[in-house]
Amino acid sequence: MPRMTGGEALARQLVREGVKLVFGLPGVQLYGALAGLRDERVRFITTRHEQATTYMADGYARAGGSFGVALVVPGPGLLNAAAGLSTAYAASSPVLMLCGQVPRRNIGRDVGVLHEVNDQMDAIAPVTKWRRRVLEVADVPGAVRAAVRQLKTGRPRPVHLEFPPDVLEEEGEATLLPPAEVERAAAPEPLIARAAQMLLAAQRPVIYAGGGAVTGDAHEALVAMAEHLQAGIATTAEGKGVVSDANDLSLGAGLWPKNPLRRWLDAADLILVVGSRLQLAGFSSTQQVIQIDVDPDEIGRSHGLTFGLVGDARLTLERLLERLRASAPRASRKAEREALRAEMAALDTTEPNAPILKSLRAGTPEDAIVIAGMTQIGYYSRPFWPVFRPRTYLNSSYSGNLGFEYPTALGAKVAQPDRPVVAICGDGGFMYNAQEMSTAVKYGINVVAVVFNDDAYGNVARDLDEAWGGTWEADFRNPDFMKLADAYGVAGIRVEKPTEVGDAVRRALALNRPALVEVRVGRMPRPPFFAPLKAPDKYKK
Ligand SMILES: Cc1ncc(C[n+]2csc(CCOP(=O)(O)OP(=O)(O)O)c2C)c(N)n1
Ligand SMILES: [Mg+2]
Repeated sequence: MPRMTGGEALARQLVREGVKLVFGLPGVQLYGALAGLRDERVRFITTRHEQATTYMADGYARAGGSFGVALVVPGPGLLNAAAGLSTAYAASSPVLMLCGQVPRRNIGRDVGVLHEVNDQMDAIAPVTKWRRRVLEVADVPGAVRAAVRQLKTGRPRPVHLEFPPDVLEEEGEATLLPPAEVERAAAPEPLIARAAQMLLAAQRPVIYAGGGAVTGDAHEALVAMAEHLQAGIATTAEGKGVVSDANDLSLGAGLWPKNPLRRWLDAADLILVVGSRLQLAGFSSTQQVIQIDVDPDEIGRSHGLTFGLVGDARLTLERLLERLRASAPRASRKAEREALRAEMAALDTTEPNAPILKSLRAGTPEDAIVIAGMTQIGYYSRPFWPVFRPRTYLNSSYSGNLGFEYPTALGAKVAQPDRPVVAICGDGGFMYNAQEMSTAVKYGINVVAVVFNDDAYGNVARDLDEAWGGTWEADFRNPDFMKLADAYGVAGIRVEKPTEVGDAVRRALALNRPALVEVRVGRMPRPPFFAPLKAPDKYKK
């Protein structure tokens, strides 16, 4: 057996698994790994905070369609990286967390050696689907392969590998392995046959697609299915892009009770759900659902009347479609869908934030990747931002992290360097990771950050004011964003009129360098599609 250090075994097996790039923040426990990665010529992007390693790996994975890799020191490094794991976990994004440990002899002793957080794996257990500690050089290739297999099978979610420094530094015998091979499988054929019968019998079927339809690369199969059934496709925010919003089959992502889409969904006698937790679906309990999901735990969890198909979304849809094609295509319902689409398009022109969003969309190319941060225009984009391709609209899913948007955008741009990438940020959220402007400049990652500056955690300020008897400690003092951009070597553009944001973004993209577009805004109204705030009556004004 060949001899190598654990760090070399790690780097070499990663290369075999197709890894070309690691986002990391170095430290003493990682020297063996760093030397291995360097010698294997793996590209390394050093961030300014561990948060950004996992956010970037997530953006890289979701925009690029492969998995992302992050490398951090143990203890505080891992805890710093955990916010990004939480987003990747929520968004079903495959991120490989590589982490140091304390020296082997000290593990579990809680003796207080550098970076020790005893039982650190327990701390990230809720935001990873699989974890393993590697204690022998010989076990490194197998552990890497097992981790990659986890990333590529079942529901894509973060996995964690950790290595004590002695394992990464010492030489031992290790055999590199062929890369993990995984076969994805469709749901069982008899169930597909039954589902096909149900779909054929339905009079008004509708498709409802979540993030799993995007991450499962099921877009083509889904659109073909919609075409054949003449069923429109409604999506969650995470599912946006699975069908182009220019296609009349798209019914958008406007799921709130008063939106005309709700009427359409209510009238459906069968809903084909693909890759969704159904947390926001609001289907009536008497509506029949066929649910395709790779995660068996999701089947029927949020809706009772469910016929489950556990399997890969794309393969299952393809098998289902084969059966449906045996019957004649349905009469076109295009005119009906167009009428609904026109009704919904008329809605957003009446909202105060609509002109800002329209301007931003106009200045952002159709194929651009947009990261919707936890800020007013980010929320507003969920139903009202048209998306034309899969993997071009990313959010933080149910994790809802403030601060993910800028580093996630950087990771997306690394995965898709030829695409324009725009991050929609609040001033609160942007300042979580403003230091990553340094990373953007160093590596030439030309993301445009649009920062809506209201000098506040505006969402909180407004909610407290409107429902809780007055705002309290939700404002803050911003830096001068133009000076900040300049200090980092980022191009700064300030926009005084929010409806001119689109022009500024167009100019910023043309610069081909990292840019910050600051948009001065005041308090913005609560998005009309948010559930009403509930607060005790005594706080009513
Ligand atoms: C990690 C994290 N911490 C706190 C929150 C709670 N939170 C939700 S929105 C918000 C305010 C966001 O402020 P900003 O980014 O400036 O956007 P704005 O609401 O002003 O448009 C806060 C604090 C959160 N979503 N995530
Ligand atoms: Mg703000």
